[in-house]
Amino acid sequence: MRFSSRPGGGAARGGARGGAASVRQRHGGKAAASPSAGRLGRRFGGAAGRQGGGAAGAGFTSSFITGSVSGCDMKRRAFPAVECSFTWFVLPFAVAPKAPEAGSRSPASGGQAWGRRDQLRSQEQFVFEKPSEVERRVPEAGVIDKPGVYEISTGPTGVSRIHLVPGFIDSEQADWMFEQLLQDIPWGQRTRTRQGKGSFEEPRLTSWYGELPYTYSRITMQPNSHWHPVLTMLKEHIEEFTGHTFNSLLCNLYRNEKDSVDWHSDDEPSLGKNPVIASLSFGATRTFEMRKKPSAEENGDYTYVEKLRIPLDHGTLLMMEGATQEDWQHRVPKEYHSRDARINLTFRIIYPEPDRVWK
Ligand SMILES: O=C(O)CCC(=O)C(=O)O
Repeated sequence: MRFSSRPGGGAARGGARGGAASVRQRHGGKAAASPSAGRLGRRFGGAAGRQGGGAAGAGFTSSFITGSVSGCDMKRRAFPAVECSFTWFVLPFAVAPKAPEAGSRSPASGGQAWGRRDQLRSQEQFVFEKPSEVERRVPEAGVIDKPGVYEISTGPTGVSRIHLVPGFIDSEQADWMFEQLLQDIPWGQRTRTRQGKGSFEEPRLTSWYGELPYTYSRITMQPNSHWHPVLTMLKEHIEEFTGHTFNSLLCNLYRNEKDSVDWHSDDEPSLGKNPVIASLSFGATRTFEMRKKPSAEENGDYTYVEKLRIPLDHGTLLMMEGATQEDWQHRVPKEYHSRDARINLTFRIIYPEPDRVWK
């Protein structure tokens, strides 16, 4: 956005269109009516307004500051993508009108110096120029916390759909299930390796159930067909409710607020195309966040993508299906405030896949 001052009566550039309207403001004139002009008017208009009164005899001193700032604070909060540069003209020292004293060089007394300065100032004007770049807003994350089926996007890949079922397991049942699972599941902490970037321990504990191994992020979870009876019961209950069958389960234990899972999609080849993932949560409520994958033009920049926040509490079922894994990522971020343990069970179908070679 550019503010600049032009001499003479040159016309403001561009047509007046909403907030991005070109606004011309003359010293002593009224602030223009658009919201942008209103802001400009508040900053400059006070002086300008008083200056208007000055025609009736105010003493007036002006100071003229020209600056160029990259990234103006106020705008940046709302439009971080917009580089704001402006030329800043400040007229801060307006002196309240007072009765001319005898012999003083006031406009009324016709002093020549004053007359010239006044004429010059009256020719100055502020011009609000339309920004050359397109202003882009970082969209606020939408919140999904009511039961329902949500089509969160539609694209060439198809519909991405989520189904939220709070209270899928009633809270009393969920209490004892949580205790059993916490105690009986063989939880373990896996180490992730990243090529050329060393290794790190995953910030959560996991466990895998299924006839087939599961490989994600260079970690292979070995097959484990010893389903805990509570898990078998839950799997059958979910299958009945959703109409989908599952042959595998990834269990996550978030011990406290410091545990998390980073942005990812459940899109490993072994999950097949458009996998259905049924995710059941127990224990502390944590926020499940989703973000849309950016289009090719964004070059991997997620700044402006759509985001969703879904609080998952004790006994809640979340089902993701359609193109959700192809078009969206999800995560459970760390929390700033303390959180008790949370268990998340993600039921999936795993297909056998040819041996993979990780580069
Ligand atoms: O804990 C959750 O809700 C999400 C777990 C998850 O993203 C995963 O297992 O892939």
